[in-house]
Amino acid sequence: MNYKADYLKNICAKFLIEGEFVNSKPYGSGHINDTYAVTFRQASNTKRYILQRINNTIFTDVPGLMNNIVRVTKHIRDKLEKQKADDIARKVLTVVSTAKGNSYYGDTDGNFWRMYIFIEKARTYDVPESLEQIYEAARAFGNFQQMLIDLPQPALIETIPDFHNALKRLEVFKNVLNADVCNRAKDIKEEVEFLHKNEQIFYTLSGLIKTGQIRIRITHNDTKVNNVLMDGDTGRGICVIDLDTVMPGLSLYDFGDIIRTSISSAAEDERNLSKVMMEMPRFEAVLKGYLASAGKFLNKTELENLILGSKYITLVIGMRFLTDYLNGDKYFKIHREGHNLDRCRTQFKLVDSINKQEDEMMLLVKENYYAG
Ligand code: ADP
Ligand code: GN1
Ligand code: MG
Repeated sequence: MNYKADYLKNICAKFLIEGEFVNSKPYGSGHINDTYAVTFRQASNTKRYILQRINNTIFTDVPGLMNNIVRVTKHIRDKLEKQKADDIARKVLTVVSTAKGNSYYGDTDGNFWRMYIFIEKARTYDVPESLEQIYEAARAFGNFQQMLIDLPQPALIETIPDFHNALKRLEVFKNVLNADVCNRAKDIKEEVEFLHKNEQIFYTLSGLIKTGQIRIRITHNDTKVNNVLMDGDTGRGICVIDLDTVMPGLSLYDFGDIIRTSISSAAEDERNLSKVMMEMPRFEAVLKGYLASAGKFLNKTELENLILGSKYITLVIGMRFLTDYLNGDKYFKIHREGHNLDRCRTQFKLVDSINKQEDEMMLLVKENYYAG
């Protein structure tokens, strides 16, 4: 949904911001929320903020979600202060309060809005352009998880229950395929076959979870590489953003999603599938970056299953795109016909490419990160 500047100006007025509203621009390439960069004039300067309409069809408990985000950002900020870190406002998101002291504003149309301070001189990349960027993004996500390792009780709420539960999502997929409300099942025979051939990936990781062999931690759960802000001057991954899904999860999910979004130089929606493949130097950069930070706390079972986690997340997200395609594109924002099917195809191609190079990838993990 595209909101007009006048409408957004009224929303901004609910937040504790000084100065005058100058303009608003749709911002970023997220698939879920509506994001705007809004500019305010404050004395002789201008200052930008990020205004977001939280997708409350998907996130049904906005107060619970915002409470998670307030707790997580406060915990990280307190730690950075203790470490006497510099530039803290660029290293963790700052939630701007409403005049009434809330972390979000619920408007009369049933929308929920939040505001962050805009972190300037930094940007995100949908497809990382260098191995250094990949390393930095992966290191930043591992570091984020490390910062939250001692978040005090109570547990964060699950903002989307069973978010990465592939077996539940597989059931949903089968039902949607059966119903075929848009008459699109005829276009996806190859994808259904691919999914069926690879669904063992879901059962294997689900088995490790069920038997308690893999630890549940606090994880980000949406570690797309464009959810890290990279510093414009230093190129460092400075701030992890998009905190809606920070909740209990597996480190393997976070590792897997960085892999999914970094190991190919092709975009998530590339149509020329010959460009989509797992590129070994990119894999190595994710591994090095993630383990530079997360290596401090990951255990051997987690290290042994990093590649399984990567296949699991890539396959499950491919399946979610396919489900949405069948359902008439209700969940992920699309910008062209067949967009979700294109996205699904790249994900499945990546799984196939990882399958083919798995031994070599595994060897790299073993040789460098754990014995045996
Ligand atoms: P979505 O959930 O829809 O992906 P995000 O929270 O990731 O939304 O925000 C979308 C984009 O807005 C990000 O990819 C990033 O480029 C930009 N962005 C978000 N928060 C900030 C911020 N505090 N400062 C600067 N840019 C931001
Ligand atoms: C969505 O919000 P965004 O664009 O960072 C989605 C992720 C998917 C991703 C696929 C809450 O992430 O789970 O992996 O699209 N977020 C939600 O690109 O469903
Ligand atoms: Mg995002």
